[in-house]
Amino acid sequence: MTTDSQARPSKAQLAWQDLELGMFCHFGINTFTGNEWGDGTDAPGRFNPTHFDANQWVSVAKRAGFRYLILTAKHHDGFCLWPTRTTDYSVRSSPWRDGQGDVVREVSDACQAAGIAFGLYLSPWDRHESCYPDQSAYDDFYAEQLTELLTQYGPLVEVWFDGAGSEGRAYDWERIMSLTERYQPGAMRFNMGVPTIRWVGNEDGVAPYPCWNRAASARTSMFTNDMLTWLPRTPLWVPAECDVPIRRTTWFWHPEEAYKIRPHEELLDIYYRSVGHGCNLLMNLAPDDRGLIPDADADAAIRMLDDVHARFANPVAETAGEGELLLWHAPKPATFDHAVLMEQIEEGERVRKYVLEARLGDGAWTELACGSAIGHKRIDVFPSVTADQVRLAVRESEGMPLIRSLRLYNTGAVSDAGSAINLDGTAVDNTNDAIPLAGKPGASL
Ligand code: FUL
Repeated sequence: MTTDSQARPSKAQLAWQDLELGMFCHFGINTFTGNEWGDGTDAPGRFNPTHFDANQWVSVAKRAGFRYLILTAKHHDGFCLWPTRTTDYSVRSSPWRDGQGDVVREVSDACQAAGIAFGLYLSPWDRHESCYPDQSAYDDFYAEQLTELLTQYGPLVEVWFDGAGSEGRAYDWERIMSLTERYQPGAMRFNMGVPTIRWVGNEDGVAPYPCWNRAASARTSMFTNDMLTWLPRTPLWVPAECDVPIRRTTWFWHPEEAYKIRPHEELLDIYYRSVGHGCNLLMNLAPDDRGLIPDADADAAIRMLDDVHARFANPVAETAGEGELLLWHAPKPATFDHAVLMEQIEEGERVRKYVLEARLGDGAWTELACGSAIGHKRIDVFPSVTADQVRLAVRESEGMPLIRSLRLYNTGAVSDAGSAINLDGTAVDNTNDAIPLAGKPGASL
């Protein structure tokens, strides 16, 4: 039996964790009907994105700084965005491109051309398919759909298995997992079957702190508190992904709802509490009924990540190393207000408790921040200081602490009280206890 301290990420998990930022695109028949959860009866004739341009989606992703894109190939309504052999309920029966189009192909090609990793969402729950009530027939149907997607659209970074609507329903996860492993061994498997990444447990885009990479269980659905217990083959290392729609409450595009786009300060707060807590952030930008990401959504995402980039592009100091004490000694004093810590997680997450301190002009040491998990990343925020030495003291760890990097930044965006601030001067809520959770590694969400 593997113990917590031996848990290590696979190479594919490591690469995925380094991506940090993903863009989710919910697009389908709902885009044309105003539904969030179509019941599977909407006529395929309604799907007609007359100005569809996958390159526009991908250029928004690229410009903003997202590194992967996940498309809903089939949502709960069952309508397929690729010309599947399994059902007529697809783009093939729509007027779009005279039934000759393939959304999945175009988005996949655009991502590949732009160097953005591509992933797919395939809803297990299918409200259209008549064989759905027959478990074994639907297992075959789903396996065939999945095989088409896994084999025809190049390398996938992630396959998103959504638990919504499937409460109490069993699927053939052995088969689903083995198909995924066979055809896309590098793809992350999201939250069901034998997952390699887990859902953070809410749709607000925020992780608790600490959010350990090791976990024994995770929530699978918004609609039940039942926990998924990992199957024996599930690795202990299952990093969390934080998904959130940029428009409050809706994943698909709806007319007249641009007012729901989250304000800049909320988007920044989401960044601090997802990536800043060591998780990946998957933010949904829904293309509209023209087949384009609306300017307002694109602008909000770009502004958010431009601000992040401005804060974290140029460290004033940087160091790395191993051991319980990591010291940065400056040739001349530097001023800074953020620290970004990363562990060398290929060797596991070892830190359990740390303190970050700075030596000020008078030679006295002052505590800047303290915490438990560092893992892939931890962003600490504190009132601006000018110091000639900084030390990271690891007070508790499992094995020798290995620090991939300690970077200090002078963002100029911190209030006197020590919170990160937005461009408009309001405070970013970076508190550790936003979602109260057990702080032990491996604790259930
Ligand atoms: C949920 C779904 O029910 C929503 O429609 C959306 O797809 C979200 C990402 O996951 O569980």
